[in-house]
Parts: sequence; structure tokens; C-alpha cells
Amino acid sequence: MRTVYQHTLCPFSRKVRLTLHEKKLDFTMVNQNFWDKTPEFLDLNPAGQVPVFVDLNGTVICDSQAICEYLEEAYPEKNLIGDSIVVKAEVRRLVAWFDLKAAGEFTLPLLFEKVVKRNLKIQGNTGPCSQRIRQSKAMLLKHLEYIAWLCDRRNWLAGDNFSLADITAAAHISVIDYMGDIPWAQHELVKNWYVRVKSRPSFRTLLQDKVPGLSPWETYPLLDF
Ligand SMILES: N[C@@H](CCC(=O)N[C@@H](CS)C(=O)NCC(=O)O)C(=O)O
Repeated sequence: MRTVYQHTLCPFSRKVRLTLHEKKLDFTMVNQNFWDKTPEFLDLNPAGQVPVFVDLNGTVICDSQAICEYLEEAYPEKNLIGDSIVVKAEVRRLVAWFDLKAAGEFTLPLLFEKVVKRNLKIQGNTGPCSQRIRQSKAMLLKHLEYIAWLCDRRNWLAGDNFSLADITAAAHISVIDYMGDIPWAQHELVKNWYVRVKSRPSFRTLLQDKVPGLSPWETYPLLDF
């Protein structure tokens, strides 16, 4: 069986899970607390990061984008990166934007402050930093504005078709939505896009996710919110 080593609220792991579901590929998941670098996990990925994907033949791929590009080539029946070089370039630009900018500016800081810090037993861990949370939420608003700008001009984020750009953006947004930190009422265009993504069969299992010690926000599993 294909295996994904992942953490439930890691946006990069969610991106890989969604891609596998979109491609209708069966897989099992092994939960990996990425702040706990066990020797077994470091053997698999010396960089100590999730996600890691192991294919049927034992091939091990690390890094969400390397995994998604691999899946696109190994299982091309469902195209998620586009068929023209121009669309491919736009999909890859947006994927990089969300995985670098969104991750650095709001997803990873909020994940660290609200989830990782609960589990880290290091000296000087004084709990969530409210200033960092405030700053990250302010950056989140800028990204919501950019997603709205794209939604206003295109059918899906990178153009006419649903793509890895939508998967990647939704992976980041869904982590924050789990925490209840998206002000949906002020972002109607983004909400409409997210409802469309959330309604896809590929999203179904993510909506049932729960992490110990942090329950999902009440509207997280709902398609009508
Ligand atoms: N570029 C990597 C980033 C993966 C990543 O940063 N994963 C985080 C969890 S969301 C992690 O494992 N952090 C632990 C670490 O960096 O040591 C990818 O796309 O897979």
C-alpha cells in the first residue's frame, strides 16, 4: 500500500493527501509529530520533515512539491498541473507563492503558536505568543485579498481548471479554518471558492480530521457555513 507520513495539520501533508485523493490513489497514513524527530523517521527523511511519500514499489519521495510532481508524472490520468506550458508556469508560480509566502507569513507561525507549542517541552516555552498570532492574522488578510483578486478574474485560481494551485491554497486555508481564524463574513469571494473546493470528494476525509488537544472549529466540517 502507498504510505504518507504526515501530520494532520501540516499544510504540505494536506496538499499531498488532496492530490492523492484527486488522482483516486489508495494510501494509508502514518501520523508523525514533526517536532519529534524519531531515529526511524530520520532514516526515512534525514531532513526530518513531513510529508514523506512511499510508493507501491518502495520509492521514497520527500517534500510536498517533489511528491506532487512525481505523482503527476507517475499517475498522469488526472491532470493537476495543466497541459500548456503557460498554465503549468502559472500553477507552479501560485503553488510556490502559497508554500513559501503563505506558509512563512501565516500558516506555519499559527501552527507553531497554537499546536506545536502545546506539545514542545523545551525550556523557556512560555506558551502561545499573542503578538506573533496577531501579526500572522494580519498577514493572512493580505493573502485572502490576493485569493479574492484571483477568484474575481478566474474560474479557478490558476485559470479555467481546478489545479494544484487550488489544492495548495486550500491546504493552507484549511489549517487556519480548523483553528477558526478565517473571518469568512468579510471574504465572500474566497468563501465561495473554498466552498467549491471543500465540496469536492477529495476533501471529504480532511473534514473529519481531529488533532488531540485542539478540536476543530465548529464550522470546519460544514459545507454550508
Ligand atoms: N518544503 C517542504 C516543507 C515541509 C515542512 O516544512 N513541514 C513541516 C511541518 S508542516 C515540518 O516537518 N517541520 C519540521 C522541520 O522543519 O524540522 C514541503 O513542501 O514538504
